[in-house]
Parts: sequence; structure tokens; C-alpha cells
Amino acid sequence: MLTHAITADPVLEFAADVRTGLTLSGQKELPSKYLYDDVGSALFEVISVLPEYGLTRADERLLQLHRDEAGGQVAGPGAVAELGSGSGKKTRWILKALCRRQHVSYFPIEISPTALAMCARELGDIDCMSIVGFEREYLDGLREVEARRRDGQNLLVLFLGSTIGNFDRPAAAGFLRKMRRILRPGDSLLLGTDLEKPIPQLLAAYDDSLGVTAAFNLNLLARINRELDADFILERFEHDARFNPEARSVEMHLRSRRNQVVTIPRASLTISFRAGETIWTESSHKYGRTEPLQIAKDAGFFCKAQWIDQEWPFAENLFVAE
Ligand code: AVJ
Repeated sequence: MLTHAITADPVLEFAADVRTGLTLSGQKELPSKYLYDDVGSALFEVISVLPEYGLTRADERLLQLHRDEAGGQVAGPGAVAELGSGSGKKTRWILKALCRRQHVSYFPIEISPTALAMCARELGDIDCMSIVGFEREYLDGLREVEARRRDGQNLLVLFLGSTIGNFDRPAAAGFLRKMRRILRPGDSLLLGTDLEKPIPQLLAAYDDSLGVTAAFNLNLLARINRELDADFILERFEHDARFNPEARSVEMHLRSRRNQVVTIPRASLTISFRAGETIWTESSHKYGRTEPLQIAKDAGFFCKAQWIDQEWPFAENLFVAE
């Protein structure tokens, strides 16, 4: 796979973001994208097969069932861009369906080089498909894909697994508007959105009995130790998953078990935590069934189809740029 990587120093950027997030005057926070280093990406792969976390299985079931209709959007020689390709496992169904009819250019866009490599390994054997990976933020990557696509080539954007749920509602709407401006009329977007469900079920999905999600969350502190020479003692923090009823999101926090001071040399930072104080590390917003349709409409898409999984309420939305 050909890969276009970013040139800026990722460790410096990480240090700057850690500094900004941990010196906020109110709630401390860290950007959720940093959960996905090699260890975090591997832990998420485990989360996706846990009994409590039905989200990935629902996504996969819907993609498998509706791959032909989803792929049918891309007539003629096609291009597929995937935002946050992860392991590439569930994309396989769609790509194979498309490749039966035509040559496909597949452009995974990922900030994690490991995930990109995993995805190339997983999907590299599909005939009639070329892969060019972009180690970029989503919209930057999409702009590059847009610049490279040939005239007359239809583009299908995949944004699966309810990754959009990591944005709050206004940011999700803004993201779809920006995406729409990069696309051409007739291009399509397959968007996976996790739906609202009973709170105990949601909390179990983000605080599983094996402790994998806790490890996934705590790994962010371990990563700061590894990459920024910090001295977080992991036992002094605990995983906390809670439902925020106003935002309708599940939030992950890391709670300090005691008063303590931590130093992060490569971010030039010494930071104190009060007992019970938390670092907010991720939000996963849950949607009502028609909410994604409204957000997409406001951004300039029309809805071609929506498929819902009955076992684990989750919606796969097929939108077309107007
Ligand atoms: C990969 C962002 C969809 O929010 O459900 C899983 C990440 N965090 N368990 C999600 C996650 C905790 C996941 N997404």
C-alpha cells in the first residue's frame, strides 16, 4: 500500500494537546483520538468482540446484509474513502461487493499508522482494487482524495462504527457540512450511528466486566508515560463510565483516587489532582432514529436509505450529496 504520511512531529502535537487539556481551569480533558496508539487500537479490537459491546456486531450485520445496495450507489469506476478505517474488517463486505462490478480505488484515512497497516493487510488481497492510505485528520485526507480522484469517478465515503458519536451534536453537524463542501453532487456517504438504548445497557457496554474498556481508557495515561516521560501511577486512577442525560452521551473519565501530583517533562508540566477529580477522555453520543437524517439534510445530503439493527439498536444511513 502506498501511504502518504504527515510531516509534522506527532509527539510535539501530542505534548501540546496534553498541556492544553490538563491545564483547563474547569474539567480537565484529553482528546479521544489519542486513545488509539498501538496498545489502544489492539484493546479496541478486543472491546469490539465483548458480549456487552454490541455496537460493532450490529454495524457488521447491517453492512453484510445491505452491501449490494450500499455499493450500488457507486456506478462506473468508483472510489471509496474511509474515515477511521480501523482494522478494515467490516469494510471488506462493501469493497468485495463493489469489486465484482468494477475497479475500485480505496483510500483509508487514519491518524494511526498501525491501523493503516492493519487495514492494508486485511484488505490487500481483494482483486481489482488499489489501496492508497492517508495518515491524516479526516477532512484533510478527504480533500486529498478529492484532489486525486478522476473525473467521472463516483465517490463513496464510509464513516462507520458510530465514530461520529465522538463529536458533540453541534460538532457532528458542522463536520457533515464541511464534508459536504468537499464532495460533489451524487457522491454518497454511508454513516453508522449508534442509537439510544436503556442506560444500564449503555453503561455495561462502556464498563465491561473483564475490564478491557478500563484498560483502554487507562492506557491513555500509560501512553503519556511512554511518549512524554510522565510519571502517572496507573493504580492511582480509575475508569469511570457515566451517562450524560443532557448531551445523551456516554462519557469516559479517569478519576483520581487521591490527591496527587504528576509531572509530564516533555509537556513541561506539573499538574495536581484532587481526590475524585476526573479527566474526561471520550464521549459517545447516542442518537434518536431520525436525528441523523435531520443533521444530514441540514448539511446538504438526502437520505437514500436507513437500515436498523433490531438486536442492538444501531442505524446505517446512506446519504447522497445534493
Ligand atoms: C470507536 C468511537 C465508536 O465510542 O463506542 C468503545 C470507542 N470507547 N468503548 C465508541 C469506544 C469505549 C467507540 N468508537
